Amino acid sequence: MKLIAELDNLADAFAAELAGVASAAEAESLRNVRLGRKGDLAALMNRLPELPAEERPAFGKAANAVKERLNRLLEDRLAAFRAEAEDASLSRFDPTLPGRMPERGSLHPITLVMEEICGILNNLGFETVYGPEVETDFHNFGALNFPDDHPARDMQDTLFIAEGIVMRTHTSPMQVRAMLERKKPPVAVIAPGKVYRRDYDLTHSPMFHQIEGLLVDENISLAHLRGVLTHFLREFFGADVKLRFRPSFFPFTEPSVEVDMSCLICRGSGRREDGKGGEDGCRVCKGTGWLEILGAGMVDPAVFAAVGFDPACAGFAFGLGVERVAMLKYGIDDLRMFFENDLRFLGQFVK
Ligand code: 2NM
Repeated sequence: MKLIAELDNLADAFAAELAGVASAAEAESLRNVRLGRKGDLAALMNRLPELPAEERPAFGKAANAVKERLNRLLEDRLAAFRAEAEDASLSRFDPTLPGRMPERGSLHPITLVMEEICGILNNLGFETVYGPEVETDFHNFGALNFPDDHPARDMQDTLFIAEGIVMRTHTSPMQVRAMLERKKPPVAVIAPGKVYRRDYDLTHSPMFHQIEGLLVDENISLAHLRGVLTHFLREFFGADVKLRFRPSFFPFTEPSVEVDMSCLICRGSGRREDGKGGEDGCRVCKGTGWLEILGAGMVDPAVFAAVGFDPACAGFAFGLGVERVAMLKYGIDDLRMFFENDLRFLGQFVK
């Protein structure tokens, strides 16, 4: 058969086959087989030398025209498949369906409580300071008047990183850093943050949060401490909260006090909510009417000596556990709730 007739046959066959393809993928494979580099049309063009020299230009031209026309047919068919797919997906899209709301994150209850407490103390003029969780023995113990044989310095109680380097066991090292930086009074700082202890059971976590406060100036007394803590606890827990100071001991304060506040549940009465007396009265304060809430005291002169402050200055300091305060405020009875990160728990504190 003449080459030009074979070209016509190929074009007719291609058009018929194209009409029969059922998908874009089938159309693409048809393009490869018929019009590709090693396809049927290329094979025809390779047979150009069979023709007399004077017929070759006309055949070449005709072959190129066929190739272009068939490619156009194929592109049209592919476009039709694309349009079909789009129609199908639009018919599956129901614009009347309600939207899916993006889930909203929230701050962790410990963060919320920490921010609220710092806000109250900032309003009184305390500046918030932040610092390292890996500390030197000097900042964590030495400067705070912990004797060399104090049990907190034991491997049993403290997480050691290296010789003389510990995970801070309280945020007091930041008070030490603040005094060293400022060089002399006045100092009014609060240090919130994570602290670490070798302790792990139902009521202890090896990481928890503290806020400690420090005020150093001239003629500061326990009365100033009581005034600041009374204002803070009434702002945070309610205006009718009462305070009680009990003598205590800390290495870095003398005198030291344990601060109790009137029970939030029985309001200091010690009686059960339902009025039924019961064996131990109110379940939260165990019938005492009081809740332990913080430790505090007048900064020991040995601490001032360690940071190079004039021994004539005076100051108070206090410290509280944020988890404990949050549990009392929100009536949470299991410490582990704060660390399990169950979204059903965390989502309840969205402001
Ligand atoms: C507490 C209780 C009592 C305290 C002392 C100091 C410093 F650095 F000024 F000496 N910072 N924090 C302190 C005092 C902390 O927490 C229960």
